[in-house]
Amino acid sequence: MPQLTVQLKTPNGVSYTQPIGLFIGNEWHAAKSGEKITSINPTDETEIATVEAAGPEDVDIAVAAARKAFKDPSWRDIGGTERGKLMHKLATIIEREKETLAAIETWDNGKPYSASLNEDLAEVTGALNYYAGYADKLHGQVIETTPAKLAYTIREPIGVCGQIIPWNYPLAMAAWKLGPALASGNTVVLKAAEQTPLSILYLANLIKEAGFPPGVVNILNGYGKSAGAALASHLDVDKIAFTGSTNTGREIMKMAAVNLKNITLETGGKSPLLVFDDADLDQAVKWSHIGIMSNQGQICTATSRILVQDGVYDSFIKAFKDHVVNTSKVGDPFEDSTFQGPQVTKAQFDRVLSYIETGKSEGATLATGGEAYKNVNGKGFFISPTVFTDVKNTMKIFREEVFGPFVVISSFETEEEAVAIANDTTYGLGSAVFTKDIVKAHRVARNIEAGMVWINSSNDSDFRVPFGGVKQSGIGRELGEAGLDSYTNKKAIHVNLGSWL
Ligand code: TXE
Repeated sequence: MPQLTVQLKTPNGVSYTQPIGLFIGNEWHAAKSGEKITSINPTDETEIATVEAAGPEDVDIAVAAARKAFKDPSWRDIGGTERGKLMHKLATIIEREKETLAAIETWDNGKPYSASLNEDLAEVTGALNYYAGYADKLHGQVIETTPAKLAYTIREPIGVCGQIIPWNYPLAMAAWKLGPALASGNTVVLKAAEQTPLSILYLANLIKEAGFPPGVVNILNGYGKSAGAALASHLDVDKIAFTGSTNTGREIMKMAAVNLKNITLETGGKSPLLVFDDADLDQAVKWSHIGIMSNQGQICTATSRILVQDGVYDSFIKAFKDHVVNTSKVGDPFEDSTFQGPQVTKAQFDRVLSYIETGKSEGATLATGGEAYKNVNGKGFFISPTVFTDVKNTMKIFREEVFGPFVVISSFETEEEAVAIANDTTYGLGSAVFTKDIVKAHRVARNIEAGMVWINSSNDSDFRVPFGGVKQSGIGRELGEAGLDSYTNKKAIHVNLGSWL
């Protein structure tokens, strides 16, 4: 039996036991696939740990465990109040362990420790507590028909849910998906992203400690093409929820068709942020910075296209550039003063650098950044925050998702033109509008083709509010009450009250 834990010490001095196996039926297993994933610290390119990686056979075992748990009275029959208690307990245990979880997240992903602790972990416990509160409030309806009939609906769990998450917010993405799934009584096989395998395994032990019955939550690491594809195409998986790239979302949709799985997809974006002449410029600058440079720019809703009205174009660019240079301090994510850590992997680092070259060759003006950021030891996947101005909407850097600290800025004359440029994209995830004119703000919000619009802010998401996209940014909604619709079926029951044949 291979060893399924290792003793590790994070760069900020937290000693802990790191699980490295597959978490199936509340036990740790070696992968039958024989595959492994080695996690690399993006700050200094050293190896952190090597974990087991599931293949199709391991996915089969996890799905069988989830199916067994779905039918088991210890989960099926406990009722919403008990499910809610388990979820609240999990949130409390996570709160106790938040420093360790945040340290692992930062080590593995590269995001600043302050963000891991104060934003991501707060999101994890917040979302779990929020959905725990819903667990005993999932009511159906009585529907008025005729006096001879009683018709009502009940909300049932969908069944075994496959959840495939990305690497930009590993723990938070897990909580967004586990919260509504568990509140509704489903069971889960969750596959983490191969770039960030560690924090989710630590979380698995906490799920067991909270007292969830074996098989209710199963957590696998594994590569997309093997474990991910096996989950998406599995005949005994009832639902697949995915967050990641639009291309992979398309592949997953095809695979899910094999048994017509219920599906939710949250995919890519190239979200616009509109600054009108009458905006509070200082606020527009600060939110524009948050909207694209937070989390190393690795945010699906990043407002990565800034459109500025002619009258304030030059002053916005000057103020924005100064703000980026002064506040986006790049460096060691465990340093308190760091705003921006490394990109998650060499592949993402190379991707951003290649878009920088594209921007230069397309003739956009490089206002700041535009190169790798040299760390003291010359290691790590750091990028200087990059701003291109005078970008035309035909340019590749204006149209394609970069997923880094990389923003394009262009100008517009009229509201109509701004909305047309904003909508000239295959994506429709986030968007933002800056104006002091309340009528214009709401009019533009209605006319923008996006799942979410922020008025006078950007990326100010909240787990109580629906999150998702239109067009090629996704299908269905996560978060808020709407997130529960994605994890329940409404069963209609017709009772004959006397219209005898
Ligand atoms: O994404 P993938 P990658 C975007 C962003 C980024 C690009 C590439 O632009 O630069 O995608 O990132 C699993 N069947 N986003 O390659 O491939 C994979 O293992 C089943 C936006 O990391 O979409 C991982 O768990 N699963 C985004 C997850 O899908 C498969 C977040 C995401 O990987 C699979 C991340 C397959 N064939 C990237 N192939 C967002 N919307 O927030 C991969 N996976």
